[in-house]
Amino acid sequence: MSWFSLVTKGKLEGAEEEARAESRRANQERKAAVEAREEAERETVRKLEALKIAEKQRERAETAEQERQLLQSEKDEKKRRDENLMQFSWGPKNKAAGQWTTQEFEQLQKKFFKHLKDPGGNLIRAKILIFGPTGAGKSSFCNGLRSALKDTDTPSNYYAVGNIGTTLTSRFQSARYGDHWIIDMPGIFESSDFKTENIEAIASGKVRFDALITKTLEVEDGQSQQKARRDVSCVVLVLHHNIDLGEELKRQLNVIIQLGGKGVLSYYLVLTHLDECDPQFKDPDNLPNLYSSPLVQEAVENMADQTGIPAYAISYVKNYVTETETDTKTKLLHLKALDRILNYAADQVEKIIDSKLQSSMYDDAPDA
Ligand SMILES: Nc1nc2c(ncn2[C@@H]2O[C@H](COP(=O)(O)OP(=O)(O)OP(=O)(O)O)[C@@H](O)[C@H]2O)c(=O)[nH]1
Ligand SMILES: [Mg+2]
Repeated sequence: MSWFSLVTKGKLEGAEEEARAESRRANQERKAAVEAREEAERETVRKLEALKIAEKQRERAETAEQERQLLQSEKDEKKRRDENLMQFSWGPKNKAAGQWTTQEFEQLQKKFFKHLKDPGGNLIRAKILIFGPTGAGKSSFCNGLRSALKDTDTPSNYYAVGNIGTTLTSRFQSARYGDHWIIDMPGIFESSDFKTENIEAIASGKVRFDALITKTLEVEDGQSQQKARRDVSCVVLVLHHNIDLGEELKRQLNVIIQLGGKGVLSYYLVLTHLDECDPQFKDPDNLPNLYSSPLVQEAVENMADQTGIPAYAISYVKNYVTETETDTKTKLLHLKALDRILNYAADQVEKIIDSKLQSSMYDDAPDA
């Protein structure tokens, strides 16, 4: 091989070697570029995921904030509503009064059994008639009063109580406590069968409480009505605290309210099922919170609106339903209602005496 050939071969080999090296470099660069691109893509994916996570976190934080704001606004709304309801302010204003103690219970019990005299010096014998819709809790209320007045350890079951759709009490059931009578009545309901004049006759004392009456308060045949008219001193309307009064029930209750307006009788409203109005009162230990419960204020306001009876002539009770023992606070609750009812009854007796006096106002000095 000539020198020239040798040189050419060497050059060629060098060139090939260089070309290979170049190709290797190019390959490496391509690989690096691919890796770099892949890394960049991975980086992009990572960033996107990070963005997604951040977005989710932001959304979660936003939802949490919205929920917090919603809760807060609901809380504020409830607080405003409660404050508004509390302005109705049914109940005694003297917060110190009424510790719901055994002494208070004993005092009221004693007070009930004290003889009351009218201005003429005659003993007041109140007749307290318990009137209202079927199932309102009239008989249960009477049992509560009895348990309290007799201070029994177990709830009284003297007046038949039930939940059977039609009225369970089917005649007058009178019981005497001290000087006074408490008379449980059959329930009325949404029906035109209860005639206004029958309700009037019973409420104004024209029907004797030993008379037999039908379920629609007609006096049974052969039972005469009496003329005397001083028999009922207070009609206690008993209503379930959230009853929606229909036209007929309103008419029947209005018979009593109108007789009250004419001075024939006094009336008082007792709301029942306090334990369903505000569940805290399922526990009698909470009864001292009675006048600070917005739910109770709302119920009293609503029933005062529906019946037109002023809130000061309304009491609220929780009757014994499942309890096997009585307790001082529930007894006191019943006696507090009874104390006010008796005041209304005594006022009524005086009112009737005064109205008789009024008609003889000019007898001693005739006009001309
Ligand atoms: N949760 C609760 N239930 C009560 C209350 N008062 C009465 N009840 C229940 O209501 C139902 C009817 O009670 P009653 O006392 O029989 O009602 P009533 O007004 O005498 O009914 P009639 O004699 O049928 O006109 C019974 O199941 C009682 O246990 C109360 O304050 N709270
Ligand atoms: Mg009854």
